[in-house]
Amino acid sequence: TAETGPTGLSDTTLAARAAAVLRDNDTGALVTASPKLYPHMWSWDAAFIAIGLAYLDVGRALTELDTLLSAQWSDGMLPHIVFTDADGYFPGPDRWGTDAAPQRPSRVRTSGICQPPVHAIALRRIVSIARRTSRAEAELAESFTARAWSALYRWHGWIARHRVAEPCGLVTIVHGWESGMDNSPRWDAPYARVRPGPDLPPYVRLDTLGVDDPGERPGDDEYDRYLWLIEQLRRVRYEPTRVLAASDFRVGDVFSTALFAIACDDLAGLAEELALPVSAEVAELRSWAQRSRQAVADAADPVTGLAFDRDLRSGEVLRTTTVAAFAPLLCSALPESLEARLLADLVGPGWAGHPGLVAAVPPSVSPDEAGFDPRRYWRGPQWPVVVWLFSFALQRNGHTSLARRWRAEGLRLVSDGAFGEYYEPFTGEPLGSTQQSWTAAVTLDWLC
Ligand code: 9WN
Repeated sequence: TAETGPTGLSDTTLAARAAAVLRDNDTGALVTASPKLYPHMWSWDAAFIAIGLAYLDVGRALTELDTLLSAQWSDGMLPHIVFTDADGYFPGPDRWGTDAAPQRPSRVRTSGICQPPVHAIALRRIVSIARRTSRAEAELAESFTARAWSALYRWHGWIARHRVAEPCGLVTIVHGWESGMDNSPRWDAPYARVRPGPDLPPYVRLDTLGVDDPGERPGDDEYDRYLWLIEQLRRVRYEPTRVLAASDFRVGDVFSTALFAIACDDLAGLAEELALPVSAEVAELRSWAQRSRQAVADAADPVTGLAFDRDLRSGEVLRTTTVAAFAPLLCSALPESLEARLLADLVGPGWAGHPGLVAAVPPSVSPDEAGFDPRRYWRGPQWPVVVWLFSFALQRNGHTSLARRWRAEGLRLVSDGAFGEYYEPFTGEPLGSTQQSWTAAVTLDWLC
């Protein structure tokens, strides 16, 4: 098209560059999360990457999901990292010590925790892209779905069995990395209770070498805690029945819970569309979706609609407001009037409507919050992938004009063609990694 973004790149050029990022990061069976900083497959990245790939080649998109599923643990967990042979990322498989876990997959090495369950959402999106593309690609996607469905169901079953907290119904995480929002201020209080022991084996960070400025990454104290939790989980060999008691970090995560709700509905919806003979499983998925949606509603403040995580060790409600507190909007958890109020807050001057923003999309933390840091990772920058999740959910939930606006503003965010991992909200500078695959993938979805 003739449209151009703020930096002058036409939509066609931007799409071509996004496609090139996915091709350049493609090892054949998987697209690494980024070329330098993250030379492996990450679980939730892979789901978004697969959506982007579907615009280039549906078969290749399905391979991406297949690669992730082939790393599924025998208990059903999808691991958060599937390692390639590349060096340069710490902690690698030796540090995770997953080779000693009996449930690990036999042919690939992985980490021992998980990430948000967005895969069924991605698969449903890919099926719909494939149907728009050609009959042959639709058939490919549908037959893949019929084949892969039970693996995804087992993954959801693992969460339902091992990670749904009683009685609040929130999805439990045992490491901040499981939330995908590693150093978000959401986790400051629970991390304050994680005290690395003297027997934490020494280590050398590599992540700070992969960015221009170490100030864009979590601090060393935070890393000590991340590594300490791995130590605790490694010692119980990642057995799902033991990790909850073993980890000093045990939190009910509203954002993951909202994503689980929509992913369960999507997985059930796929089975119904394809008339798969799984009616008992579909009923279970619908009940998990319903329970999760209710858990998000229960976690929401009755006046503002903001939903808060819960520290399951202390019982404390974590009343830190970040973009994750808007989780009810993802899964339509609230009554209409409260949803309208919450949405008004998110588009208002504290968030996407803040007058200083280059792109009018929500940052990870409001600039009005005391701890806001415009450059540090999950403590303030804008993340295209989070914007995508909200614009996608708004579109689905009938807020089409806002969804369209955020799509346009999301494109403004990425219009420099650098495909930053995250962006400085007031200058639009790409931060963290560049050529980040999931940023390229959501760009393609916005453009196509
Ligand atoms: C730890 C790969 C991943 C994303 C996460 C993001 C970051 C890893 C890291 O990168 O986390 O899992 O080393 O910082 O926080 O959401 O999946 O892109």
